[in-house]
Amino acid sequence: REIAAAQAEVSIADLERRPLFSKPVNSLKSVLKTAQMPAVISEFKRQSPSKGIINGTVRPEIVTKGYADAGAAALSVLTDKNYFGGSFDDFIAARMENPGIPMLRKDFVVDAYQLYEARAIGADLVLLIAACLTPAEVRDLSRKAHDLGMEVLLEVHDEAELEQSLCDSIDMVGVNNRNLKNFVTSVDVSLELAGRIPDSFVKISESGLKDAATIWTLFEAGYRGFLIGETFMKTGDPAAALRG
Ligand code: IGP
Repeated sequence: REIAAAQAEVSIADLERRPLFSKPVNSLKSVLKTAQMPAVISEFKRQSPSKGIINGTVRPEIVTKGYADAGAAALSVLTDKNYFGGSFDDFIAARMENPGIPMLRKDFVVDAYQLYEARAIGADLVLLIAACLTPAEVRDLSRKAHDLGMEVLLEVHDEAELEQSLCDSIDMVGVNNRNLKNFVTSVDVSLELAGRIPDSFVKISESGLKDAATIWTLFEAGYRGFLIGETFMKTGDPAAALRG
């Protein structure tokens, strides 16, 4: 991980010169803070370790434009290639088509260099996964993301991760309903952790969400954002699936 920057072909100075690097950031936090209705964060996800290929035909610019037109509050685009078949090209194609909506760079961020990359491809927020990072790394990376103007979504799966990793420089807490060891999803994970997340953090429920009734139950429990990928992507027309 420390070698990410050293091995990189593009220098930080080069990333800082990319046109998107200095674009104004679209805040997701401010939208979710005052949301009177569940806000959907729609994900562009081609494949996953648990499901293999989810959708092999769709194009990111078309799907994400459809999501935005259908009322998505934000977009999430995978940039991880190894497990999710994502890329910077996917992210940038979605970004160009949707300049005004908050966009999450969905990847395994372990090094500050990746935050510069995120800003350079036009991300408004980044994901930090507590299970992949030490509490000190979460703190340092979240501060750095803020220095670069982006917001931070901290992903947790249990109380221990929440207690160890939550810090002031986090904007939003995402509870991942999917157990990363066995890929089983259960919304009980979100329901159990809801009361343990201080109200100063915007709450997002992630993964395995399939129906409106569940989303309303989670909204009642305090969640404002809902990160949904597979339910939309496995259909022939992901945006139509969001429209319902
Ligand atoms: C979306 P789903 O079950 O709706 O496709 O889940 C999102 O929560 C999931 O892709 C995700 C993820 C992650 C992917 C959550 N955390 C971390 C990669 C890395």
